[in-house]
Amino acid sequence: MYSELQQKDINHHFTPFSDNKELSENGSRVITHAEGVYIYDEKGNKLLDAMAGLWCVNLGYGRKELVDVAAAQMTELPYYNLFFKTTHAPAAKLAEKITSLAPAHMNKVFFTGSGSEANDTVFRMVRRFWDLEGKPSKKTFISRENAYHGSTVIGASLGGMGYMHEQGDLPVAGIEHIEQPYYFKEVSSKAGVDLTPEEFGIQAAQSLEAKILELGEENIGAFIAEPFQGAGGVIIPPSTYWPEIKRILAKYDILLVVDEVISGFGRTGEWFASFHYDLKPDLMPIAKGLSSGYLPIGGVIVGDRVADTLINKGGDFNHGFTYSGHPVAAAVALKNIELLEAEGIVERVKNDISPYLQKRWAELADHPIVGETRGLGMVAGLELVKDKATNQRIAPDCKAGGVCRDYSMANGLIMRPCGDTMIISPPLIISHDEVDELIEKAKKTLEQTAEFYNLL
Ligand code: PXG
Repeated sequence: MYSELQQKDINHHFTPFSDNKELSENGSRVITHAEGVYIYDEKGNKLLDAMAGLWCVNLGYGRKELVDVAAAQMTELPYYNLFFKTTHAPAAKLAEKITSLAPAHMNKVFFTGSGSEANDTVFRMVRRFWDLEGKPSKKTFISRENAYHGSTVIGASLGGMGYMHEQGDLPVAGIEHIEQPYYFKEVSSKAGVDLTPEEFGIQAAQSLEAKILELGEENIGAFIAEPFQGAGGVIIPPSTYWPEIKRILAKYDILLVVDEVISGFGRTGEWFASFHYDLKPDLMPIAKGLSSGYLPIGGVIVGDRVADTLINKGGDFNHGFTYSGHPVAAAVALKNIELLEAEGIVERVKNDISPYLQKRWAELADHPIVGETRGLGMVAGLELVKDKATNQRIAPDCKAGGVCRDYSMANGLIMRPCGDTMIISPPLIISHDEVDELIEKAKKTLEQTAEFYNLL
């Protein structure tokens, strides 16, 4: 029997990224409230949210300071736009704060309502930049297979998800994809391929150079990539990958867009993962952890090279959103960053809780159905396999991930599948005891998944 809320949902709610027919048969889980790292559902279940919502609740749930600042801002100025020569305190202060934390050559922020809008903004900025530079042929973007850059037409086109491209004839023209630096998929689980991670990292990066030579340097505007792939399955590139990408981009004068929507605001133990990989992005889309998800807000941090051209040569930039820099969302984002700073949360990730989480997560590699564990900062992934010797998958079409997720939910742990890769990205404020609980629940879940497939 459905609850009243489930019934309303089935009748009237068209749910994102779901099979709405299947949902209407089974009903959705109704989430009622949340505190710290836990969410609660209508039936009284308590779940450890090891995904921080959708990679965003960096500060954890239930922070009264964010509620208070939202109420105060709503009372003072609930809305005004940034078009037509106006601004307001939350937008101006937040832009200053973000750029104070970003790499030194990045001094401007363009605000959006989401990560997808941030990447649409990137697309328009890059094309405008090269027009203003007198190189209008430099319009093509190079991205990567299995990248995630959002769900708008441009976001989904920049992304490299086949299951999105096949719905609606994407990608749109002017966006090309190269191979991803996914060592487990391309080397560890392939018979007859014998490369070290370092060799593979160089090889994967060099597919960028091959694509540039194929299309012509004069036609390529930018390369866009997540520092590590999030929604693709927490894919962490080998150490050789980014240095080689940097070398290639410099050689051909192609802009670098580092999509920090997931990786920004402390997730890797740095304010931005660009510091971790020593990247100097021209543009950096952000969202999610910017407000810890408490209100929708995103943006693009703009490097000096692009900003100087757009601002000094460009006149009007005919782009923006009704909710660009929304005052309430911006005030909450500013407070969120102030709390991350005041409580030393990014340093704590780096020096304490990430090393602990990664040490404990690595224990899962001992399990007979785990082919690999990997992680960086506060993200981690593991690969479900039938046989550790060959790393072959358990079931056709990577169905074991869904089975594992269902056991995990039943055990009170939100861990999510990307095919047969199980991933986590918990709130940055998770305690040692809560990490222990996460690992114990993950171990039990793996055991049940192995039993389900008779693999013990
Ligand atoms: N870039 C990256 C790297 C992202 O991960 C976006 C852009 C788009 O942001 P918005 O705010 O428009 O959603 C994202 C979003 C998943 C999942 O299942 C991941 C995202 C969104 C929804 C689901 O892992 N990432």
